[in-house]
Amino acid sequence: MHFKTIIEPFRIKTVEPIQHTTRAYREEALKRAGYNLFLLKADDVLIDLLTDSGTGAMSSEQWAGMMRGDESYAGAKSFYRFESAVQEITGFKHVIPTHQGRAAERILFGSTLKPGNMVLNNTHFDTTRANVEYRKGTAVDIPISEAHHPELIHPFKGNMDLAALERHLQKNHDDIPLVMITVTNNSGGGQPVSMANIRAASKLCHKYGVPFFLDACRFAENAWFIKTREEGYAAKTPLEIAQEMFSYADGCTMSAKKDGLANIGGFLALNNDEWASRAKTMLVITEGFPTYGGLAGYDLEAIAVGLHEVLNEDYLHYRTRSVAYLGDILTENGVPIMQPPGGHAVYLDAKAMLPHIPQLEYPAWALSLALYLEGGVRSVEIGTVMFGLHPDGSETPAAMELVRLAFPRRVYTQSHVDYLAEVILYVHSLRENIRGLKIVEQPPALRHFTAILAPLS
Ligand code: P71
Repeated sequence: MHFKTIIEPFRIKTVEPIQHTTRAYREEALKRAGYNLFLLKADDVLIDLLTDSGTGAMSSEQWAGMMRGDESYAGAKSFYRFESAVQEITGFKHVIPTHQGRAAERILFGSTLKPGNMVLNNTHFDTTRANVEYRKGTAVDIPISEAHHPELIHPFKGNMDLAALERHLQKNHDDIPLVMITVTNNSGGGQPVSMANIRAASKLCHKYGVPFFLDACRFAENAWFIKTREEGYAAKTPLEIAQEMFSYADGCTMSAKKDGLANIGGFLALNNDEWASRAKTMLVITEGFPTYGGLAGYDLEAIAVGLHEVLNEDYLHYRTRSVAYLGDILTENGVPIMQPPGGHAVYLDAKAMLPHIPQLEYPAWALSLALYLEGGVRSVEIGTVMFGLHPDGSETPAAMELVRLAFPRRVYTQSHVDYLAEVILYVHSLRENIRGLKIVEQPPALRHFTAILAPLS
């Protein structure tokens, strides 16, 4: 008998209470937080979908691995277990641990980018863009055109526009130190990139002598979408698919807080000896010795086990299905979302839901506040607050106004998702009453983390 219910492929050994609050309490909490969900106390949140980064639950094997952690300063056993786990999947020669993904980005761009250089990406995530711009480079996004239309269904909406890639390479290859593809494309809706697109992008880059990198945060989810959506991959294992993805790249940056199933950690992995040696020099100055790179031995163990578990088919099936389950309920009830639902998150389309709020009054931010106020749910805006402010201080509307509901890995059950669907449908029914905001105070970069806002009356 083939049963159709997809269950959480784990049982629960430790529980962490979450608490209900009243709407009046949350109204006050929002005021105290300057209308910025990043500034809330996590205790005041019922269901926390701010991010899937570092928020997952570790397995009993990972906890057991942590007890095995070798805390030797240099040459720890834990480093070698970590290194071989990364090498089995990626095949890269040099594996450089970092405390998280953005540290790998800083070290990569810090050792390869010159002022005035350009980096191409399907879509830079905010930290990646910030690291390029901080080195006085230009971060250019070249996703396929379908990526900008939330309602369009495309199996690999994370793909890079190969014609645009070739145009840029032809014109500027001397000023492009590397090209990156982000899998899955987080800012573009958690959408996957096809193997064909990765292969073709790699070939173009190499034709012009430009190194090709993956931002591999969600490589396992991407591998699963290739398995289930791309011809010729159904019979391959997620590991084999991941290995092929990495085989086209010269290196990758990775936040192990996502598909490393760990609460902290990351790495830079690459083949080029000279780049690796420059990166290790920077690593020693800012992160730590090359066999721990800002992590404890036990963190390296948790990542080594996590990288293995994340490629489990039951896990990946459950993972993508639980996100699609929410997406399906919302779609059936007329809530506009980025289609199809991504690997790690459902993205609400605030531009479509709140056409009465101009983009410079931050509709997606306003929607994320409403979800918290009404249901205690924390999400994150991926819109004009996150992407609208430029290094020269100017502000323009972002390409899309999305509210991301990111699912921590192995944390919430289907009944949590049912509750979530109810909250979203309720807020959708109140949408005409939602008002925009203005920014009262902001830092010059990555303003969404700390900006203070005020509702417009
Ligand atoms: C995510 C994050 C973490 C985050 C960032 C901003 C606001 C809230 C939470 C981090 C990524 C990512 C990609 C594709 C590099 C990083 C940096 N994402 N590339 O999605 O998604 O990794 O956080 O370990 O430094 O919530 P890091």
